[in-house]
Amino acid sequence: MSEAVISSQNLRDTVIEAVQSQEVTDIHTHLFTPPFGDLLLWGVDELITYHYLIAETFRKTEVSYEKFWRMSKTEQADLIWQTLFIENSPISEACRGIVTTLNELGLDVASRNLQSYRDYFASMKVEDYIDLVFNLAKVKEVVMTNDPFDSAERPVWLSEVSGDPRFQSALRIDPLLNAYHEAACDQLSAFGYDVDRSLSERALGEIRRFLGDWIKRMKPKYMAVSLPPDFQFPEASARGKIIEACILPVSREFNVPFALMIGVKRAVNPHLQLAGDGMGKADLTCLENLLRENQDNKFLVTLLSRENQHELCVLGRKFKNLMIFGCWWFMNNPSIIEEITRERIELLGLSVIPQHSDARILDQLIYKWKHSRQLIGNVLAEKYQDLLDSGWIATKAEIQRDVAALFGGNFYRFIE
Ligand code: FIX
Ligand code: ZN
Repeated sequence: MSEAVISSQNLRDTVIEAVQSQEVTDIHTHLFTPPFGDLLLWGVDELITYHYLIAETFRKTEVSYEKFWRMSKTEQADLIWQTLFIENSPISEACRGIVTTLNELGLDVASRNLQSYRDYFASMKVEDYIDLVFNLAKVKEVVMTNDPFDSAERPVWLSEVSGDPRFQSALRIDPLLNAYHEAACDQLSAFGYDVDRSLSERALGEIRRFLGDWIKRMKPKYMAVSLPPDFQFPEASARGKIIEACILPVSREFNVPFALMIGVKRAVNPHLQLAGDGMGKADLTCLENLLRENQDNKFLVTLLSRENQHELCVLGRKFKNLMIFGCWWFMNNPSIIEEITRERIELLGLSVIPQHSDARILDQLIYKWKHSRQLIGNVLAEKYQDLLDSGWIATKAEIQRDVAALFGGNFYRFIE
């Protein structure tokens, strides 16, 4: 047997090295390729004004919501830096992420000098910075979140410019499913699709045509929607009807999986704007129904409630058309990543996608992947050690094969 990994220390080093060096396909981000212009966020002021830090700042500042939202981005970053990094130690996961990122970029985090960090970015060209970040984070490619209803994004797609091929697309359909009557119906009419509010057979056909047109245009890796915790399926609603009559058949026809991100309660505190979303535990009967009744469809699923994670793993054992991915948003904290990764591997072995970054700011790829690699590496090392204790001697090549599957291979095998 070649390069058998027998001693405990050798085993741990081999696993950690495999996880550290494996390039990753990041299957869900909010990043954009450069032709999308200002939609691609990067740099220290964007990092500091990430909505996770905005929510944390309001717990420590007397500045009112109104005053904060009137500030320029630089002023907001100054306030957040002062509040979370100078007057307090940046100990939360989102704050620590900034420290990791600056440190990995070679900046002097001990100086606590925000202006010096701004100076570093001032002369940087975005294309060069993308290379630097992808190299540091060992990210091979990222999947964007692409909304054909978005007025900033849509014209770029219609102009057919081709961007950096490391940025793949995902067709995001929240407006279609979550706000059909409020907005999407009128927008679709304005785009030239003959739809109506009653969702007649003709309108459903037009929605299928719309989805097909955008699949041909974007070549998305999947279609995705975020859903509230009270999502049901089947459901006597516009959303239920569109999923049944449009999303599922189109997903099958074009072999584009349907990604469901369940558990978000949008705007529980609207004063916080993007930082004001909350979450709740879902009833996974909806997924059970979808998976059982549509076994020729592929579903990628991530959930926002910790309390749903175990049930989701059990569903994974029952349905091979379910691929569980990532530790989404409020799940993306060290204690929970470690717990869910262990739970998933114990119940599903190596047939999951353990993490995505959800990066909104390019630089975040650095810390999100550094932190996640550390946690996933530790869990895997423990699991291979358990195997060794049971008498199974893994080889280095086998461990590298397994890690490659977790960091991208499983995704491609599932969607292709
Ligand atoms: O719906 C989503 O894709 C969420 O990830 C975002 O909307 C959310 O604001 C976020 O950034 C979470 O990490
Ligand atoms: Zn997201």
